Amino acid sequence: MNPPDTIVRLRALLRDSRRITCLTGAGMSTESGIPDFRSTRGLYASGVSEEVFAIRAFERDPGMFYTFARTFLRDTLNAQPNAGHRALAALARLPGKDVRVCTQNIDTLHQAAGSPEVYPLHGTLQTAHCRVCGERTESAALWPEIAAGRVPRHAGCGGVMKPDIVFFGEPLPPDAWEASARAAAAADLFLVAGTSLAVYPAAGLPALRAPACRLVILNRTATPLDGEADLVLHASIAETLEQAIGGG
Ligand code: CNA
Repeated sequence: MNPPDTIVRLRALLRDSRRITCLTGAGMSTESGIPDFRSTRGLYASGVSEEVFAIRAFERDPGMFYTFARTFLRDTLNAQPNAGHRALAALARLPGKDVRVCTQNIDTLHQAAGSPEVYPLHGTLQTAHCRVCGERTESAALWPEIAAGRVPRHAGCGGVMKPDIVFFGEPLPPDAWEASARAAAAADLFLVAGTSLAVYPAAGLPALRAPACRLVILNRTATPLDGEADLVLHASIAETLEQAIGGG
């Protein structure tokens, strides 16, 4: 729960800002039923190893990723935007607002909610490509193989299919990174929502903001940037953004 004055302050900051850049993380989508990494009920606490998301491990044993993906892919492909995603999309529709969403999420829920400018820093789980011939397909088409406990392979060349997400050890997509860096530098309000700020380079984006840019942190647990923020809200993203913006 937010003390009422923090919602008033958040509303005022949003009202007085024109260029609003957001950095969102997995906490944005926990209220859509997708677990995050580092919460007490997140994937790491439930025994999923960081190795599952390491490109070296995927190259060695893609089966390890696909065993995990049987539930994660199903949950993610079935998830719907929550009030937080809808509020950010509504904010972008307000006259005079230029809202950019730099997201570490791979679930495309910001896009589904209607946010017009979304930069997916870690790619998307919606599509996959063949590691040998490069052909791309919808991940949903791979679901029967994954659900049956097999590693999905390209029907023609037999290459292993890899989701279009950025694994640990892979570079970020340059277009999403460059657009995010530009948006961070141009912002007059930088909103961090639902990220522990533990994964670089995405976690370095707030540091690219201009000196006069205000910083708001909206995250259930403390982050390394709380001390330099103009406003910190340790609360539910969906509830807070719905209260502050509406749109839900
Ligand atoms: P993280 O390290 O798990 O941090 C999430 C943060 O969100 C934590 O600090 C939580 O306290 C906070 N949080 C969780 N739920 C809420 C909520 N409802 N309201 C407010 N705060 C909340 O995740 P990061 O995004 O920082 O780590 C980056 C990784 C996670 C990226 O590589 C992502 O691709 C990856 N990831 C993405 C998804 C997704 O797309 N939905 C899911 C799981 C992991």
